[in-house]
Amino acid sequence: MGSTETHAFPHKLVLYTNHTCTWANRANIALAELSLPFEQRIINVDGPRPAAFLALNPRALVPVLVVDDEHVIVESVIICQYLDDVASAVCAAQHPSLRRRQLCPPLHGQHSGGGEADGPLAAALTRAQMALFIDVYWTRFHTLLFGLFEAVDQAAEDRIVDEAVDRLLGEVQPLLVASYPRTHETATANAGVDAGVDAGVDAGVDGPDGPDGLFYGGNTEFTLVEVITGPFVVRAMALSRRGVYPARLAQRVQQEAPRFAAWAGKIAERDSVRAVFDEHVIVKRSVAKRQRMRKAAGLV
Ligand SMILES: N[C@@H](CCC(=O)N[C@@H](CS)C(=O)NCC(=O)O)C(=O)O
Repeated sequence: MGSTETHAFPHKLVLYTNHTCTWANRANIALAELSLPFEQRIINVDGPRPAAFLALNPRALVPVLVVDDEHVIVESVIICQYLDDVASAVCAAQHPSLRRRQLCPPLHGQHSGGGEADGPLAAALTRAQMALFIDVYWTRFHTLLFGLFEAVDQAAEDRIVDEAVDRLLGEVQPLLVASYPRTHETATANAGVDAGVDAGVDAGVDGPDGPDGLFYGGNTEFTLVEVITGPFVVRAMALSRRGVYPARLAQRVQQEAPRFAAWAGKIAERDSVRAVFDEHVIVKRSVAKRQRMRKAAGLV
């Protein structure tokens, strides 16, 4: 990490969450990656929400973050971006000399690479590229998979998988590969999310397409890209391996999208992900959900 020093964090963070919720996983992972102390309150998402929770979020969804018993932040992407912003703002105010671990390259303050003049511009560009990757992963690939539980037959399932994998190959994986620095020099100039980037690139460059198995931008630590997409990537691959989604999905990804597959494998190994992702529980819940959805659609 850019810095693993833990220092007093002057705000109280309470996260209302549930580890079976992929969206809520994002917030837990962001907190772990940023080493922020927090209190966790598990909300049962299968039953009625407590009135006190509904008062915080009338939409009834987890995750919800409450800051200093006062400010309520909802929506997983907004919570994760807020956590990254607040962690870096607090660090800049308290420890200006310390380069803190961040999920996005900072727009102000220290940068891992580039000159003073181009630092903020390069950071802004990287942030835009990260946002594009997240959007393309979600809108062009992952949302297609939601159709699998209501596919009328195996041929319909195969069509969904094939379209999803084609888009992964044509649109998602190229953005991941393009994010990898090509040389040591461009790595330090372009990536710069954390200070660990140099070591990662030195260890990982393996050819013209960049390092295998590193995180977005060639980073050795999670970025906002892995925090936001990671829980969904891990789930999709696990559900396919375990036969809840068609096995063909993981097989095609493994064979035809090795860069994406290597990246997905690294995400699954990460402590912050393993702490909230229980494959056994998720498979069981997903099988039950598939059954409910197929029944409601009159398919069984
Ligand atoms: N867009 C929301 C989605 C959160 C969400 O769908 N949470 C689900 C659990 S996975 C939930 O709380 N569902 C409760 C309900 O629908 O009543 C986010 O990103 O935070």
